[in-house]
Amino acid sequence: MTTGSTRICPAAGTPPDTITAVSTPGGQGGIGIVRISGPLAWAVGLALFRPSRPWPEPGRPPLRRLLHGHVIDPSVGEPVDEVLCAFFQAPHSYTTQDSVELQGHGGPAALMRVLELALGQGCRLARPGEFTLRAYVGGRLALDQAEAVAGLIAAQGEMEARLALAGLAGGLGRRLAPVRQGLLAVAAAVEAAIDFPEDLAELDGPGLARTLEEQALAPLATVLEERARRRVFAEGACVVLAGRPNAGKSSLFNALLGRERAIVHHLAGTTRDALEEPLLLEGLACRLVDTAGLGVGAAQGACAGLDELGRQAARQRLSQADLSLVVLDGAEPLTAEDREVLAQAAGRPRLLAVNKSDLAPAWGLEEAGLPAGAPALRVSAHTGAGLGELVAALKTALTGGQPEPPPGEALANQRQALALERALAAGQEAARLLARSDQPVELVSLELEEALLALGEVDGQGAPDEVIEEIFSKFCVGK
Ligand SMILES: Nc1nc2c(ncn2[C@@H]2O[C@H](COP(=O)(O)OP(=O)(O)OP(=O)(O)O)[C@@H](O)[C@H]2O)c(=O)[nH]1
Ligand SMILES: [Mg+2]
Repeated sequence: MTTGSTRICPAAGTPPDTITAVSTPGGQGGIGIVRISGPLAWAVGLALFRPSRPWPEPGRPPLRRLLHGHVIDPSVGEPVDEVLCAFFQAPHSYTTQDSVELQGHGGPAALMRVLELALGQGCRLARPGEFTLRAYVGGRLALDQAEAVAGLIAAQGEMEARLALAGLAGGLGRRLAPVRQGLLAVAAAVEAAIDFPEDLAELDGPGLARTLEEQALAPLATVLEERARRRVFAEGACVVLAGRPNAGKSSLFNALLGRERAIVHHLAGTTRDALEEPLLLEGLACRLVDTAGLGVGAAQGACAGLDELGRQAARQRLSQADLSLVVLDGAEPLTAEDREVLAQAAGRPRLLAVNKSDLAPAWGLEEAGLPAGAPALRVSAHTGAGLGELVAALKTALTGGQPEPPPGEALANQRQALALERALAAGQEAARLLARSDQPVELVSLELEEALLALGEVDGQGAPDEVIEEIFSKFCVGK
């Protein structure tokens, strides 16, 4: 199996080589782990690791236990780092191969030294996701489970992590298994009719269309609907603060983050670049973006060109937002600029924050003629009043009030959803052709094949190399 110049899985009959990588993030840490996997793993581990106490059977390390000792440089016999070491025997390891994990002190220099020693013993540096790829090739993880590992690593919020864990437990694969069975059952009947044309007259097209609908298409549609409804739980959301200059966007940005991230100033036009920071809304991961002030009057001043660049960036971020948080100054009468910002945010999910509630209100929420369907909350970035309600309202607006997915339930990620949409469209076309009875069965067969191929890109059955390559390339090195 090759893709371009990179061999992603060993060709049939070729013994796998032994790979190694630092599996913990770069920089200084409490511990750092070097992972080794493949046929040479034990030999490398035994060459580099000197236990502090002898093992009951010399040369036979106790399995799956943390053993104390030192990594030594075998050429000089000198210790490089004090470590805990674990030996795993195939197939009882993450990769299903013989593996060794060396947990050293997390400093980059010591870790690199251990890695170099492993490379010197005949290992090669692992590619991104290669340990998990081996778990997939070794049959320990299905493709959707392997993909969930990447989701778990990338998860920012508690909910994302929980969904990824459900994916790792095979939640999505379990829901797709009956879909595959349904498609295969109908495909088998159609293939038989193609192979034995004399039986063609007996092919019950409308009956098969119903079977297809009930057993495959309806459950597939449910998986996709759930993903659409609960997408933000799995992937987080982007919330963009927008408003005229000086409305208090940056102040509110800082107040929501709980730290002074953005510069705040009483002169209008303080913020130019869009600033983005992660924020947890009661467990829901989101990205909060502060932007430059929008509106006609914002073009004044000596730096009109720079201001315009800031506004362009703001408009661009606003157009990509899952939700815009329009900030209005409650202590000043509404201006034409405010109306312009409201118009720019219209037609998409938005929430209005009427800021500076610590000052005397200059206008009432009712008489201001605010757009219907956009909830408005009075808040004060200075005192924090109303911020709790704002966070709750943001979460409700982003999730559409949907309850959190129950524990153990897995959602399709974006890549998977696109493939499943193709499977559904092809399956629906097959059902439509079957229901009409007067269409050539070969066409039905082609659509079913297309549906099964698209499904394979998610459950891994018959998934092409490019898809597997694409999935594992998103991993970090060491996983
Ligand atoms: N009293 C009061 N003043 C506020 C509040 N929030 C912001 N301000 C003041 O309003 C002014 C503008 O605040 P910023 O947060 O810089 O406003 P901005 O919308 O980011 O402004 P630009 O970046 O210029 O578009 C500053 O003087 C803030 O101290 C608030 O809740 N109460
Ligand atoms: Mg600002």
